[in-house]
Amino acid sequence: MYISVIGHGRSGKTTLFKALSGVESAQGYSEGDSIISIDVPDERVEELTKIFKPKKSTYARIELADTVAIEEGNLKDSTISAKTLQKMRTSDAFILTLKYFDGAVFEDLEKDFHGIVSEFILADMVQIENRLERIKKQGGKKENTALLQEEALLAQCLAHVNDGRVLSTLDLSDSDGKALRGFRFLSQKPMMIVVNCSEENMGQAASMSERLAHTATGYPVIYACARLESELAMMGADEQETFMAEFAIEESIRGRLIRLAFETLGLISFLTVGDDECRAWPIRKGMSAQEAAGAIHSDLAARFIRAETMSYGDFMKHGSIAECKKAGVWRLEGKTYIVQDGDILSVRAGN
Ligand SMILES: Nc1nc2c(ncn2[C@@H]2O[C@H](COP(=O)(O)OP(=O)(O)O)[C@@H](O)[C@H]2O)c(=O)[nH]1
Ligand SMILES: [Mg+2]
Repeated sequence: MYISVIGHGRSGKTTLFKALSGVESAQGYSEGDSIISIDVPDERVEELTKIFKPKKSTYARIELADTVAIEEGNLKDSTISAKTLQKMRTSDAFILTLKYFDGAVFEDLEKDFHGIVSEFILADMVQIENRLERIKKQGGKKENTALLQEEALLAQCLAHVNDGRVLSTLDLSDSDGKALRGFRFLSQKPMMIVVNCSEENMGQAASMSERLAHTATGYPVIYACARLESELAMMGADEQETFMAEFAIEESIRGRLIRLAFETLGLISFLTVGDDECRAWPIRKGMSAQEAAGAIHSDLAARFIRAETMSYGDFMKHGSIAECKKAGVWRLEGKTYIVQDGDILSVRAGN
């Protein structure tokens, strides 16, 4: 999972990146260019670690990128570096920071949001037009149904973006969705909006975010003071508690945003336990036990026989695998079992 923090210049992207990663900027990268892998906080891994005392504990991870600023015209005029554009195209999702400090009012948030979305739409438009142009030039089209289908699909996309609408709102069949995947359209990606407010604006931030959610339909909106949160991220646990109480921060943006990212991307985690390692594995909701085994190792999916399964809740309630077996909550599931969030799995595989 790869998420880019995007937004206008001086909207607080780097500050939010610090708050989420707990580092100033990733080593070897300049500001606005950092990519870092961060652990997804998971209480379940902590609790299981206390019980199993494994050699190591591993959390689910997400890759987070601090991207250079996007200003009006950048994407359309290709005045943004190929590297940045690539970073954006390969992202699974975006975090958009909107500036709600230095005198910004609601109309500014709205304008900035529309500005960024327009850039996405224009960038996608250019990409679609280029591809259509190339298809047009290609000979022997009449016999090539795949090409004709692609052309029709792209024409549909073009009409949609020409209407000023993002591609994520275009109703697509599964096969059409698959056909478009390779384009990595920016306006098709999930995006979470962070209203980045000053301390003074904290009081209005909730109602402001709600208003913005009406404008930005389809995009979840949360708010935070990135500057305070970035300070918070650099502190030790004791200090954090005092700081959070002082500024009435109930939960850090890091926890809130990562949870939101999981939801937005349709992810869940299953768990593995043992003396060697306790670990959380992120997978897409709806994956089968065999597919989940493939997240651990492709070999494990190929040789899959059964998955020993119990829920985290049951395990904590009964305290051990043996007790879970006695209570009848430990099960053997087959290939097609749909893995649930918090399932503790142990895959039995053949040779
Ligand atoms: N008051 C206030 N200032 C902030 C906040 N977040 C960022 N800033 C300030 O805004 C300026 C730009 O922040 P930066 O993170 O570098 O923005 P970027 O250009 O989007 O990466 C800096 O001076 C920050 O200190 C915030 O939550 N509140
Ligand atoms: Mg920056």
